[in-house]
Amino acid sequence: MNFIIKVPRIFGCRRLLGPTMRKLRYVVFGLGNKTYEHYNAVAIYLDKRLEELGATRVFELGLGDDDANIEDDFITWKEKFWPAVCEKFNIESTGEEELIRQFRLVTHGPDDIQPNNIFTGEIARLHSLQVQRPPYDAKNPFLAQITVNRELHKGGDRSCIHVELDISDSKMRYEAGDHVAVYPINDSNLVDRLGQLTGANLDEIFSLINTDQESSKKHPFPCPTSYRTALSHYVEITALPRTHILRELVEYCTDEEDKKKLMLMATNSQEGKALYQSFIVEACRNIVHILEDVPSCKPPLDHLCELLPRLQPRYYSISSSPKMYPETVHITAVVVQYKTPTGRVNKGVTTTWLADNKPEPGKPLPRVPVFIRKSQFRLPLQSQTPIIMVGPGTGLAPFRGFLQERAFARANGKEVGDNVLYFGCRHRDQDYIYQEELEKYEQNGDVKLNLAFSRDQKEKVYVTHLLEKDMDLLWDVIGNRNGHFYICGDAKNMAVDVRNIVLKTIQLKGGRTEAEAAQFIKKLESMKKYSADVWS
Ligand code: FAD
Ligand code: 2AM
Repeated sequence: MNFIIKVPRIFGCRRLLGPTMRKLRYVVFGLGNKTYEHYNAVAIYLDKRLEELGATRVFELGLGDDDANIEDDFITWKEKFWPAVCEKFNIESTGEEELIRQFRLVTHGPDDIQPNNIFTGEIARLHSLQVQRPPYDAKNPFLAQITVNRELHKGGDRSCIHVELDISDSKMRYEAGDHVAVYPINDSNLVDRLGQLTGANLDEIFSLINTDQESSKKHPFPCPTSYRTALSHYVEITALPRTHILRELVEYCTDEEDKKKLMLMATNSQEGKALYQSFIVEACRNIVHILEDVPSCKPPLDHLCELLPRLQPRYYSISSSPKMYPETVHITAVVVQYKTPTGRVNKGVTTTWLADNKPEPGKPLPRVPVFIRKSQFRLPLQSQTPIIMVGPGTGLAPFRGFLQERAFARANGKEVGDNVLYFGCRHRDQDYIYQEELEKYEQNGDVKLNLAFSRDQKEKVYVTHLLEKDMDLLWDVIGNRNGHFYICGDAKNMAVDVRNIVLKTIQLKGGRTEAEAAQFIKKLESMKKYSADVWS
């Protein structure tokens, strides 16, 4: 994602580019993450290309890294950006910061609004969750029934759930390797707590209306709605607030010390950054915790609703194959829950909500708004092609779909190539998910399993250790037999380590130099023979 100050509508139209670009003055700030290979590639390209096309760069390219502290990167860059803009455009800065609200509040009494016109959690179209109409997508999700919701861990204090979503009435299609997106609902206790802390009536109906009448974004989220709906469905209340929110909160503190503290965190000083790091990031304080721990701060709830980011759907690698399960989509998700240094227990919005929504006898099945996102993570077209899959933890998810697909093909008389799986978890008797299914596949000759139980012995054993011992096999599959290599799961450490082993294998077993090995992987990637489905 990138910020760019002004891009003409005709961007991309070759004939007009020259003259128009010469008038363009621009600046680019890229939002990226260093755990991904093509870190901020679009921003870097755009910045360079605009200059090549004759546009004038007003200030140097900024790059934000979400793996470290993207907020910090942006603020540091912004501090120098504004003076440069003022100088370039001959603007005199007063140096004073003016806080202006972008949306104006309108409250609706019971007589001026029909209940039928109030949004109750729809993503875009009024009543879209009550009157479902395909096609389904991010703006028009399908309300899928949860038909199965069971625990996969056999012990330990963590939870991993297997959820099956019924998509039979949706006309939605999926392929093994696709992602399903889930729209969560925030914890009702936190919603109530925000109501208490701000002294608001959560059932009041309101609209936030953009003060810029020309803006295409009339409201920050569907309006009119109730505060309860906005806090439950439309805004992130458990994310760690960015510094610009803290800056706005200063205005609502009555205590001078509270004001100072919030103000300091919103500044670019070393002291401010350190305080933000300890008070917000390390202590994992969300907006509820901030209002609890900065007691004189009493912002009006409508302004909070304007400031908090929009609640995003979470993606999951589908863990089933449509060949075996054409009517359901399966999710394999670790339930996020952790204790914070302030003694609170923070819970992941989506996984906690999913875990709480189990089908119960005699009750209607729980429903969840979802849509399917196509991915590039695909099995080879030919079923005879051998494949290697590396998926520790929930990285196993798409490979369960792949194994189902290939077992289905074999059961239907097709010749199927080797399926080699590397799976790792902490303990064989606790978090070895889908153990029975995997062992059955192995007995039937549908998979060759390589297992790493990291905490079952003194020394850690990871999938990477197993792969390092299997370099001959690895090279045989990717170097000699035209096979495909897949990684899924943790982007930060695991995927990087695995890639390095593949690079090493190409050098040691394929007799390539380091640079040639890097080229070799690039080529495999471009031919979709090396694919990663990773997240951090
Ligand atoms: P959130 O409310 O989003 O909270 C998660 C956040 O809490 C983290 O980002 C982190 O900031 C914080 N956090 C978590 N643990 C700690 C801790 N110990 N200390 C401090 N902070 C912490 N997940 C799966 O389980 N299975 C999958 O198959 C899967 N597939 C994915 C595929 C893709 C393409 C992507 C992008 C992600 C995938 N994920 C998968 C991750 C998933 O989308 C969610 O991010 C995850 O389930 C958490 O969502 P949540 O709403 O429950 O938690
Ligand atoms: P650990 O938690 O004992 O460190 C699934 O999360 C499994 O992946 C766990 O057994 C975890 O081990 C292991 N794991 C952690 N870091 C890894 C890495 N860099 N490469 C491979 N596996 C890793």
